[in-house]
Amino acid sequence: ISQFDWEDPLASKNLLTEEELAISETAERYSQDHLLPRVLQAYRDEHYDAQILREMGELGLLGATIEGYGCAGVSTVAGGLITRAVERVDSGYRSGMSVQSSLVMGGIDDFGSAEQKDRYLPEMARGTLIGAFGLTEPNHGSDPGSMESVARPHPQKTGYYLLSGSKTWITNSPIADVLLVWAKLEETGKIRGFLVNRKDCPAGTLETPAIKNKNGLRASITGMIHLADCPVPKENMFPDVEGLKGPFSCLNSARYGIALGTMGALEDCIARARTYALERIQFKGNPIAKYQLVQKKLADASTDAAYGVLAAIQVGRLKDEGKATPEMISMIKRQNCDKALQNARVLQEIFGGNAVSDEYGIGRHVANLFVTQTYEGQSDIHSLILGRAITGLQAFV
Ligand code: TGC
Ligand code: FAD
Repeated sequence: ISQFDWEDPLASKNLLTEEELAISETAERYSQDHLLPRVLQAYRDEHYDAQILREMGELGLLGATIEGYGCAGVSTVAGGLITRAVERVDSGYRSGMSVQSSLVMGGIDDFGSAEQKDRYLPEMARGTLIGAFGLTEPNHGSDPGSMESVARPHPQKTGYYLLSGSKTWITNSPIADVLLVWAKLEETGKIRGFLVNRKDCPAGTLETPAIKNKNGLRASITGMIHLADCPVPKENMFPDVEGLKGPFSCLNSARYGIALGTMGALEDCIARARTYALERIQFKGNPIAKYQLVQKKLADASTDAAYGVLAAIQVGRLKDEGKATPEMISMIKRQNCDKALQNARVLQEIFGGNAVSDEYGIGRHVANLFVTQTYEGQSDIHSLILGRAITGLQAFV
């Protein structure tokens, strides 16, 4: 009879290939040995060390699902196992990686010209060129289709556009070398993707101030993008894709990564709460882990984490077979972020007053998981995407 493994309750490892297990092991080892030791101070200081992307690049963890261009070309599930390993340490570290890998490299791989792929992907895979993804605006978050950012033909320079507008809450923007900005072409009113190179922007046309004093995701860097008639050559525009399916296709991959990533954060909360409950003695010499109410909290969280991992593996397999729908990804993104947040909040109770100390790590996960439930489509927005698919009626407007 097999033994129950509280760290993998439904034996999800049985569904993984040898290669996926090896990639997961590499990502877990790197995350535990090199990210965990620096996260507490980084979170306190609200500091993101860009060296992290170079370290990830050396290990082949960036853009890992992309074929060629120095990328590893692994399965969708393997890509998700990388995000799970990194987010076991901190959602902010996973965030910086997701933007680089899924949103910017993924966008270039899906929609870029041959020149754009050759120019950006190898350096981004090494982590020596940093990307940011600008979709959200101050007045348009859940509804990016109403964006105001605009690209108009340069009045003096043929073959150039002038980009204007503001993006906000943009991960990596203050340190990004290349910013994938979504803006409407003035001539057509259609959304297009532009690769804005910081070093090519004349003074005063691009600013990327950091947003400071966040109360979550403090180990990542977030900022704005202000464009004031910034000249961008036409070759920097994605040639063929127009409309929201451009940015949303990139989001499909990133949302998938969040679905498995948040399970890593929840699993870390479970491990921390279990250890604490076994060591903390209250009433007649008993560890609090002996009490039924504490055990129920651990059982609920373990069940949700195990189900969440299995569902993500299933959707990952379908994605590689070309059979995953955006609604499936909405379902696992919504469910896993919600369950990770709800359970992390409950597990926090196990630590009593010590939950308030950042040394115990649990409060950091709770604050981070609120953000994961909010970005890349807030959970209620994913409910409406699912509701539309179930009823045929759209409830956004
Ligand atoms: P809707 O009419 O539904 O769709 C417009 C067009 O887009 C296509 N489409 C998709 N294509 C591929 N994949 C998807 N998931 C797609 N979803 C939609 C759709 O087929 C249609 O194409 P076409 O050819 O007919 O034009 O558009 P809507 O305006 O009604 O959209 C509503 C809604 C709610 C679905 C959408 O606006 C939404 O998902 N809102 C959430 C916004 C969001 O997710 N923002 C993310 C910003 S990036 C970010 O948060 C990064 S955080 C990174 C980190 O730090 O980890
Ligand atoms: P709003 O759209 O104003 O929504 C507020 C509330 O209203 C939500 O609860 C929402 O569900 C609800 N709501 C809105 N419309 C409806 C409706 N029709 N029916 C019912 N409820 C509704 N964006 C990027 O482009 N790139 C990034 O790299 C990026 N990184 C981020 C990093 C961080 C740390 C954060 C916090 C955000 C980031 N975002 C990024 C932005 C993120 O995607 C948006 O915050 C998110 O899409 C929600 O938009 P909003 O904040 O404008 O909220």
